[in-house]
Formats: sequence, structure tokens, C-alpha cells
Amino acid sequence: MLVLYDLAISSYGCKTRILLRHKGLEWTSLAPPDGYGSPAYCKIVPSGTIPALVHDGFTLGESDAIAEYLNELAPEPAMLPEPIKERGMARALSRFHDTRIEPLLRAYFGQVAPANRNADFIAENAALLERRFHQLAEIRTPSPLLTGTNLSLADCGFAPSFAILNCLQGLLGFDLTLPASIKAYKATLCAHPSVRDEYAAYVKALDEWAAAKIAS
Ligand SMILES: N[C@@H](CCC(=O)N[C@@H](CS)C(=O)NCC(=O)O)C(=O)O
Repeated sequence: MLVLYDLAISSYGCKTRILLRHKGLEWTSLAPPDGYGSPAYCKIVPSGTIPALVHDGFTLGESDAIAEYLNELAPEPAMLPEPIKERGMARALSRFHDTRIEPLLRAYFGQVAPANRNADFIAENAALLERRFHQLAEIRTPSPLLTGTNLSLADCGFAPSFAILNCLQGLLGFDLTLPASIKAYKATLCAHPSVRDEYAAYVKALDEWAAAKIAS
């Protein structure tokens, strides 16, 4: 029995849900009691972050660790390539997403409410984000996904991040041009059969989140 502490708006939760779907695993979603970071939730998951997986009484946080755990628990379809160098690359790309790209998207969250917007920050962060996507394109040319034709651990986090990027660009109007190879990757990834429904649900959750922020 798999339980995932998660919320519809969580990007790292969405990353994990895509993997669970691709593996064909059934799971139960639970909202963290009193919200993430709450004392009640920290008693279950000391870091207070979502997602967290509970499997037969074993609790595991950190989306990359959860991804590797599930990939070993349910080996088919394999979500790490066979050659050792490609496996290393898949892990590096997932970390690149989590540590170099996602934090720059998250940095915009405080800018969503119109009263809090800072035009200089919005433009500077967009330039940095664009640079990071160019670095991604230099590290790897997707063909058509990051490690080839099969969805891998490297891809799952990028889907919610592309949704966040669309949402923020629409709201904040910053200029950011993705390299052609990453634009093509985005289209292929978001249309993937294991991704598209989670992607659509995530876009809806983001729209609701943004509308609430703007109204507040
Ligand atoms: N490195 C963590 C990051 C997870 C994360 O930051 N999740 C957000 C929600 S999308 C969260 O729990 N934030 C609450 C907090 O940072 O206290 C992972 O990969 O699971």
C-alpha cells in the first residue's frame, strides 16, 4: 500500500504523481495534516516537505529519493537507462532541474500578487532562468525526451516546471525564449501519455492558485 502526502498544487508532488502513473502503481493521496511544515505534519515527516511516501510503515521524503525507491520497487517500465553513463546523466539532469531551474521559478511566487511586483527582479530572474535553460540544452539535446525515447526519472520534474513557466509568463509578462531543442522537448513531454493528464490537472491547480493570490 502506497500513501503519498501531497497537494494538487505541489510541483514536486506532480513530479512524483507522473512517475506513479507511468509505473501503473496505485496510491492514496493524503493532504499533510494542518498543511506542510505544520507541527502535526512534522511529526510524520520531520522535514515538513511534500511529497512524502509511506510504504508499509516506511516513510521517505525527497522527491528524487522517492523516485529512485519506486523505480526499484516497481522495476517496469524502467525509468533509468541501462548504460551506467546514461544513468549518471539522468540523475544529473534531475538534480539540475531541482537545484538550478525550479528554485528560480519558485522565486517568482512572491511576485504573483500585483501589489508585490518588482519589475527589475522579474526581468533579472527571467534572464537567469533563460540562461539555465540554455545550459540544459548544452548538457543534453533531448531526443525527444531527456534520455531518449523512454520517459525517465530525469523528465518528471520538468513537466510541472513547464506549466509553472507558462503560468508565470502569462501573469508577469517577462521575456524568456527557450532554446529550440527545449521547446520541442516541452511539447513532447507534456503530450506523453503518462504525463498529459497530470499536466492538465496541474495547470488547473496553478490557475486556481494564481487567481486566489491575485484576489488576495
Ligand atoms: N527537495 C524536496 C523539495 C520539496 C518541496 O520543496 N516541496 C514544497 C511543496 S512543492 C514544500 O514542501 N514546501 C514546504 C517547505 O519548504 O517547508 C523534494 O524534492 O521533495
